[in-house]
Amino acid sequence: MRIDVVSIFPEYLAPLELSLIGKARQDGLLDLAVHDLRGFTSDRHRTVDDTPYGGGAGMVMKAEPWALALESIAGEGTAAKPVLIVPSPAGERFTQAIAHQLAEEEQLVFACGRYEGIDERVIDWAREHFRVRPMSLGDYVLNGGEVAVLAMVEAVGRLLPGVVGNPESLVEESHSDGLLEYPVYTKPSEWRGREVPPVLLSGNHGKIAQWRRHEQFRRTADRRPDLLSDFDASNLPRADREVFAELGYDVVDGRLMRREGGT
Ligand code: JDN
Repeated sequence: MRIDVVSIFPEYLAPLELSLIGKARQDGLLDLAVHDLRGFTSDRHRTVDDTPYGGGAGMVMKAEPWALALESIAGEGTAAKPVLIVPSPAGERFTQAIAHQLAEEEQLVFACGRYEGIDERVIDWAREHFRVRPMSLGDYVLNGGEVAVLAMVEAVGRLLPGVVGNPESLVEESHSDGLLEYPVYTKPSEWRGREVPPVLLSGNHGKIAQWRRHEQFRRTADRRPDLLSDFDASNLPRADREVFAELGYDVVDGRLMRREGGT
């Protein structure tokens, strides 16, 4: 996969040289380039921002440096119409499902805005060269797109073939099946008076798998009940239904339904 990132703070992307993603680049699995937006200015001060039409606080990123940067990248590539991801608090929510979609692409381009954002005409114009996707990590505000790009590149990069040593570890993790992950433990079996759940020491792999799945249900109901509305509860084993009943959920038409006034 080819990834291009455009930013006025290219050094902010330095962590992409480390760890799993850095290794993927060294191994030739990921071809990643970071571009300085100021390299696409032509005035003495390398200006990338200006005051907003209509007034208001802050500055807006000027259109022309963005167009020149994105044109140079669109022209380089081989992909028909690469995906352009624009981090923005006003974007679509980035999810594991989107990470999987993006991992199938030949080329991704990330445009890191700063200040109050990029002149909206760039976003419209860019649709001529890219499949544009404004994206938000979550409902909070960062100072610019760089940190969001670090997160998205890591989430996508680890899904590329060969990047994660043991692909099994991608299967049993939070969000891979719409549930949060079960808790994990390692040695010693007793630590500061706290025991590892005995079932994990039992050697009974069927019971362990069932206990872990039920812990996933409990955790998800406690921390992320919103995820349970998409959970496929048709054909749930009786033991699973009983755990959900304890958690205050009944199965209706293959869906989990929160019981009224229940506990
Ligand atoms: O995803 B963010 O919170 C985000 C914030 C800003 C941005 C891009 C993304 N550009 C300016 C602020």
